[in-house]
Amino acid sequence: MSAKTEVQEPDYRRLAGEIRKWGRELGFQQTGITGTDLGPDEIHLLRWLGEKRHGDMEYMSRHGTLRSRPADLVAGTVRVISVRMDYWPSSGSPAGQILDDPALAYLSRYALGRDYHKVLRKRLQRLADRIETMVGPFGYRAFTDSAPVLEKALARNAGLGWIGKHTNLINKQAGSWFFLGELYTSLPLPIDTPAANHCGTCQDCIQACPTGAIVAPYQLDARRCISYLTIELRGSIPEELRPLLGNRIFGCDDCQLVCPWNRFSRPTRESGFRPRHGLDADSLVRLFSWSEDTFLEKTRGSTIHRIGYECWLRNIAVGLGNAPTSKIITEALSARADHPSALVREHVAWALSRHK
Ligand code: B12
Ligand code: SF4
Repeated sequence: MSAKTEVQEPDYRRLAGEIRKWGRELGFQQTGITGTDLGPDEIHLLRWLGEKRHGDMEYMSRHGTLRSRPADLVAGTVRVISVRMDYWPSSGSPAGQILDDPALAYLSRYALGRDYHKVLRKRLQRLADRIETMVGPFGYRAFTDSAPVLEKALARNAGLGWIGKHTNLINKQAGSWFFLGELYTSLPLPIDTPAANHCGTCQDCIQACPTGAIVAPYQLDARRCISYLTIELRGSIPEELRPLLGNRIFGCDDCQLVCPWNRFSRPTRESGFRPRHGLDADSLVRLFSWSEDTFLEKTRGSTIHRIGYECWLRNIAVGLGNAPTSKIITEALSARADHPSALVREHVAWALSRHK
């Protein structure tokens, strides 16, 4: 017998099976594994940036090809463990009902509960901890919408679904109401087969988009997307787009609401994603009356917090400008006509001009 101690390689096939099992136990509906090659997606990303379709999202252009080259972002990365977690709220008012009532405020269903960044990051950390108990210290980094990572392309390659014409990831068994997250890792795990595309000839999402933001199948001009206009944009919302926002004051779900694959989606099992403070069905006037302190208090721990009070008022002013004229609406707007923020004043003035 040799005096040398043999270092045993982990059984990576078995480990991959365990990772899937642990993923489910930690609340992920699916876990897949892929390599780091994102060749064709990089070409699409660079073209998209070249055409300035990212608008003011400077963080999208800042990192160049780091987003499409995982090993350049985290040295030593050879595999990406990709996970998805359903978010469609298990309680709350039906989305269609809110969208059809112009006096109510529609907030995208992903944003009604706890901030998903926190939820997914914690679970991914626990997944990494479990892997460590089996293989010892290993190289990894956890992400969920938190770094230059091409999450949908990685998830597609890991078999979690395909990128639909609206550019969200769709799963044949679960629709598209889920978040993505990933662990970049140095472990040479066996990889999964990428998911095939099942959009076929369907164009429902393209036709349903209120602002024509899906300029061609698989191509989104973020500058027209209501999600961008209400969440990412910090300045003035282009006037010609304002009437098209309707009562959508935070994000937009229309392209996914019409997607036939969402008939197969299931509500989330996460209690943290349940709607808080009645935000699933509140009125525009009431939300517009919130003070800054109320805004900060009611949105603490939620992703809505990130847009800040000024953009909150900006968005609701647009919603009020789109609502049918009533005394209560013109009074609510007039009460904010002298707001200290020029951005808010400008949107309030526009909204009031719609009620003359
Ligand atoms: C920037 C961003 C946005 C931007 C731009 C969206 C976009 N399509 O890029 C804005 C603010 C508009 C946005 C909105 C939303 N977002 Co967002 N967003 C991101 C972010 C940070 C980066 C996305 C990205 O890489 N864009 C780059 C462009 C080039 O990618 P792309 O448009 O998807 O294009 C790909 C393909 O379509 C294809 N392609 C492009 N052009 C062409 C041309 C041809 C001919 C072909 C064949 C293919 C092709 O290749 C590209 C690369 O893979 C990710 C998190 C992350 N780090 O990945 C979340 C993320 C994509 N967003 C998410 C969510 C939930 C949303 C919203 C649903 C929120 C809401 N309800 O308001 C909306 C959906 C709007 C929509 N229709 O996409 C989830 C999506 C989950 C899922 N199931 O897919 C993510 C993954 C966050 C997360 N961790 O869960 N988002
Ligand atoms: S989220 Fe709304 S605005 Fe953006 S592409 Fe989808 S339907 Fe259009």
